[in-house]
Amino acid sequence: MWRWTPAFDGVTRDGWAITHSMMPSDSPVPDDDAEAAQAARIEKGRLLFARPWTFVMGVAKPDGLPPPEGIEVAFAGRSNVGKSSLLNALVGQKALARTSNTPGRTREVNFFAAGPGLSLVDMPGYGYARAEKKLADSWSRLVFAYLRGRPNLRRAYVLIDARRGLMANDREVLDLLDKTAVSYQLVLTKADKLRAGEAETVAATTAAAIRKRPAAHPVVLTTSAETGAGIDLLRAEIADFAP
Ligand SMILES: Nc1nc2c(ncn2[C@@H]2O[C@H](COP(=O)(O)OP(=O)(O)OP(=O)(O)O)[C@@H](O)[C@H]2O)c(=O)[nH]1
Ligand SMILES: [Mg+2]
Repeated sequence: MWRWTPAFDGVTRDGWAITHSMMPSDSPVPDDDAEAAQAARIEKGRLLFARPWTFVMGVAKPDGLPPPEGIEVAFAGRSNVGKSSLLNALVGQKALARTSNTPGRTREVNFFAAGPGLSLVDMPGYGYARAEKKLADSWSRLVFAYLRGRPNLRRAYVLIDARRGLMANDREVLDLLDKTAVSYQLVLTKADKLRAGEAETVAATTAAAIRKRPAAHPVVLTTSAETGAGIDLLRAEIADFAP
């Protein structure tokens, strides 16, 4: 039974094939079953993230990346969008990944795990205008090298500040992911900063803007690391990839 709408008709780089014929609209599921299946997914997500997640390693240069083992799920996005905070909210720890008010906090590609098989990857941000140019370039190179060439990257979550929506440098990253057939999903962050209902409007506008992008998941998630909104759903999505 398929409970989420797949990103596109096609095959991702790792051979993950999915077609729209698998979409729920083509295989109607009674409501009770659908609710039970969703509750089971959320519970699986909760259990996955109740494990003791720890920091494994940080990598500053593309040639320092570890061999691609197990499945990786990465968090990318503009500087200060809330990547590290979202990771902390997922694992239920305040300071596993370092966060800061000042953009440019995360300077390495950081790997986290709770046993073999699945790693969460927190990345430096892009688009930090005030960073020294050489530094900003080296972060961008690292992020792009990782996103472009990681055979075990199962899903990239591209985080978008709910107050700002998609910006030009986000589109560059989406272009790269589409071109290299990396399955990705957009996640709005800091939804608590908007009035009730506003984040849903931004999510709908953003979903419409990426509708034709081949590797994009059609659903845009809405989250707040501050209130925990949307975190259980994101945990469930990630648990779908867990070996
Ligand atoms: N209100 C609110 N603030 C948030 C949320 N998520 C993150 N923040 C704040 O946003 C700032 C940046 O958060 P980080 O998690 O460090 O952002 P990042 O994307 O990892 O930043 P870089 O590593 O510098 O690229 C911090 O001051 C966080 O407390 C959220 O959901 N709501
Ligand atoms: Mg960070």
